[in-house]
Amino acid sequence: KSRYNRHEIRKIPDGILFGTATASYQVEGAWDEDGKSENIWDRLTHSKPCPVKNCDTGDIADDSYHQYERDVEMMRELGLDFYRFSLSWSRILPTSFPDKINKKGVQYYNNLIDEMLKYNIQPMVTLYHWDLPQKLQDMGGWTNPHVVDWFTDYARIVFELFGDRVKYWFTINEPREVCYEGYGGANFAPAYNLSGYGDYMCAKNLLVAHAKAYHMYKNEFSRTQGGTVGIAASASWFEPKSEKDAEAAEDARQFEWGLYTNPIFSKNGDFPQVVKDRVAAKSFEQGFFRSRLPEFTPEEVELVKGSSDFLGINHYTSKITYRNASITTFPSPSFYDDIEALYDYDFTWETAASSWLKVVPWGFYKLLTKLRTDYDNPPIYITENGFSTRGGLEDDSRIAYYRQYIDAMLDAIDEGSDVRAYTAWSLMDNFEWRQGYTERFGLYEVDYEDPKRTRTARKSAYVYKEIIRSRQLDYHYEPDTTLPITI
Ligand code: PNW
Repeated sequence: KSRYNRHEIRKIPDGILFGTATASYQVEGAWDEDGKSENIWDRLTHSKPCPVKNCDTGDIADDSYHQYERDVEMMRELGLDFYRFSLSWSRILPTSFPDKINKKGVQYYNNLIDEMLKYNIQPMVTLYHWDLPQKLQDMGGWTNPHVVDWFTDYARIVFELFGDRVKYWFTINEPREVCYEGYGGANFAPAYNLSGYGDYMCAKNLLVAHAKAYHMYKNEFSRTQGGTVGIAASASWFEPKSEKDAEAAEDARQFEWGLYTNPIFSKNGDFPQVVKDRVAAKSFEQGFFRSRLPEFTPEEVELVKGSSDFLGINHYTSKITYRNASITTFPSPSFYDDIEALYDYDFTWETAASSWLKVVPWGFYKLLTKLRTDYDNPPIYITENGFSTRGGLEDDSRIAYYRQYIDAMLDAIDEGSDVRAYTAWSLMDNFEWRQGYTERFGLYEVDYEDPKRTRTARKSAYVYKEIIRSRQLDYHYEPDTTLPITI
C-alpha cells in the first residue's frame, strides 16, 4: 500500500541514524566466566527437560565476550552510526546488588565501548534485555515491588561506570515480553505462567522502576553526562478483520503495548482506560475483591508520565484482529481472556523462518502514524526491526523485508513522524531464545559448528551497507558478493 514508486531511487532524510542491535544473553557467552553469576536464562536453558530447541543454550553463543574486536570490525564494515547492545546485570553485579562490582565484567564493556568509540560508532546501551540475576528471581523478580530499588541501584552503577562515554540509554527492552512472556505465560524465563496476575504486577513494577531510573539520570547525571534516556517497547500492528472489529483491534493495541506506552507517553498518563475498566470489571465478576491490575498511586502516575526522552519501538509484524464471543479459547481469568480479541494472519502474507513473523510493511506505517497522533509526535527510535531465515548467505527475502519496511518508515516520516534512528535486528545470528539457533536474524551468519564462531557477511549486509552509505533506497541495487565486504 506504500505510495512509493519502486522504480525510483528514494532519498533518506539527513540526520536519521542507522545501526544494528544485539543483546547480552544472545551473543556474549562466557556464562560463568570471570565472576559472572547465574541469571534466569542460564537457569532456564540448563533446566531438564531442556526447554529450548535442540537443547541449545547461550553458554557460548557468539562468544562476543572474547570477540568484541571482530564485532566492532563488522560494525565498521557496515558503516554503522551506532550499535545497540545490552548489559548483563549479573556480569556487572554478581550479587545482584551494588556491594560488589565485578571488575572483569566491567572491563569487557569498557573494551567494547572504547573500541566502538575509536571508530566513531555510538554505543546505545540497554540496561535490561531479559537476563535478570537468578537471585532476584528467587525473590519474585519483576513481581516483587522491591525490584524498583534493585533496578535503580543497578542503573546508578551503570551510569557511573559508563555514562562518561554512553549518551544513549534504554532502561528496559520490551516490557511486554518481560512481563507477559515471562510471568503471564511460560515462553520466556522465568516461565511463571500466571496469566492475568503475574503479567500485570510485573507491568506496574517495571514501569515504576523504569521511571525511577529515568529521573535519577535526569537529576544526578544529565548535567555532567548530557545523555538521553528512554525505553524500548515491542509493538506489533493489530489490523481489524472487518469494520465491526475496529474496537477489538484497538483493545488489542492498548493491552499489548498501550499498557506500557500509555503511562509514559499519553497526556494523562496511567494505564489505558480500557485496560483499567476491563480488568476491574472482569475481576469483580470473577469474585476478586480488587482488580487484578494493580493501581498506580497519583504520585506514581506523575512519576511515570513523561519519563522518557524518546520512544524506542521494536517492530516486526502485524496481526489480523477480531472479536467472536462464541469462541472461548482462553482460560478465565487470563490476560487474553481480558483482551477479548482473537488474532489471525492473512494467508497472503509471506512468513519468515519464525512462524509469527509475517511480512506486512504497511502495518509499520500504520503503527508509526498511530503513535504520532496518539502521543503528540514523540521522538521515535526504531530500536529493532528484522527478518529470520534458516541460514544461508543468499538472503534475498531478508533484503526485500528491510527495503519494504524502511520504505514504509519513510512514508510515515514524510507525513511528519519524528523518527530519529533505525536499528536492524540483528548484527549477526544469535541465540533466538526458545528457538535456539534454528532461527537466524543476522546480517552476518555465525558458524556454530566452528569453535571460533566465524562470522560471514550475508548478501543483506552488503545491501544494508549501501543503504547507509548512499543514504538512499534503491530496490534495483545488486551487490557484488564475490568481493569481500570491506571497511
Ligand atoms: C525481539 N512481536 O522480541 C527481541 O527483543 C529480541 O531479543 C529477539 O531476538 C527478536 O525479537 C527476534 O525474535 C520481539 O510482537 C518481541 O512481533 C515482540 C515481537 C517480535 C519480537
